[in-house]
Amino acid sequence: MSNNNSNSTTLASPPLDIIVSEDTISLAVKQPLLTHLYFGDAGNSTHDCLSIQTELELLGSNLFAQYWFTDQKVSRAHYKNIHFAHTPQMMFGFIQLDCATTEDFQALTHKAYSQIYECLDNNSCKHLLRTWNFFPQITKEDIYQTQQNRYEVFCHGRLEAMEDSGIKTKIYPAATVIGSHENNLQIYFLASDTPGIAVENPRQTSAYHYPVEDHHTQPLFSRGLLKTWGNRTHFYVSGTASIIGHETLHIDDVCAQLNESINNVETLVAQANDKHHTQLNAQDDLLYMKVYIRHREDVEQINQVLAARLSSNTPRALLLGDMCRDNLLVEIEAFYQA
Ligand code: 3EB
Repeated sequence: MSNNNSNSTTLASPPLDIIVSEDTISLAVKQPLLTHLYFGDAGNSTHDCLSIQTELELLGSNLFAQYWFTDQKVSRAHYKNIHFAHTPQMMFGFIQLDCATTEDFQALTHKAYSQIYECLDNNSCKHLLRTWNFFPQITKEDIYQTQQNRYEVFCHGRLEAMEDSGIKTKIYPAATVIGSHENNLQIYFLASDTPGIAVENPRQTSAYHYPVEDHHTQPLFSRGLLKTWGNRTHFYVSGTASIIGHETLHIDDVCAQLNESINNVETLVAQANDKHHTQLNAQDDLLYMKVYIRHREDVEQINQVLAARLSSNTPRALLLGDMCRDNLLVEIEAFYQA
């Protein structure tokens, strides 16, 4: 596949490249930046672009940053509470809503996702590929819906907003949902003009088919999503935990949970290769891994497992955050590029 844009009528997708930086020296990325995502310190980045700090504490390091860039002019705009950067073929957006403005978290989630779907509908990038979602007190019982926690209420608001939008797609984005210690609902997302390919994990029940007695609303996300950009394939792997079928495994054993989570990610990569003719290598093509950790004192054990399972030069970010089930101690997400 060639990546030339000399013929303006070709439908080839533009490149979308990511550089991961783990120190505070800001990178001299000269190409148009879609976004700068960072964890920990802002560093001394002077890039004029959509810049997003995730409200989770970075453990064992000062900075983990990603620069997402392309080769076409990037425009910036906002729609209601959403700030976004885009080209005709790609969009990165960010919304942050203050949880203190309402006690009705389902309504807040509905508002955020309604704005996201409206924003997509108003632009050429209508396909949601990847979302990241952070909010506080994720497993606390909701005030209005007794016997539902905030994660379940979140799932309900997300589903309702999608239904209200009239979007018919059954290709759900890859997603991460993590509990933060700040009082904001933060959501950022990647969208494109053409859809990605959803990949499910044969070891796990698809989340959108979870039995309803477990979660009052099925979580609408795909385990992984493949997308071609230029002459590269991206594979966005959702937040992945020690869940087999729909049940948590290895209660109270953070190392076993992490190993099982990595097994799940590797199975998903094998599934993509089997079903969609990709040739991803589960170690060598891993651009980075994020590891969300419930208890900071588990960091040392987690680092030992990562040392055994990942290539030594693979960037990794360890972030303090809560999982959507109380019995999960760790969750990972992965980004593959080949
Ligand atoms: C799980 O497998 C763990 O609701 O969008 C992971 C990734 C999880 C995304 C979501 C939830 C979501 O069910 C939780």
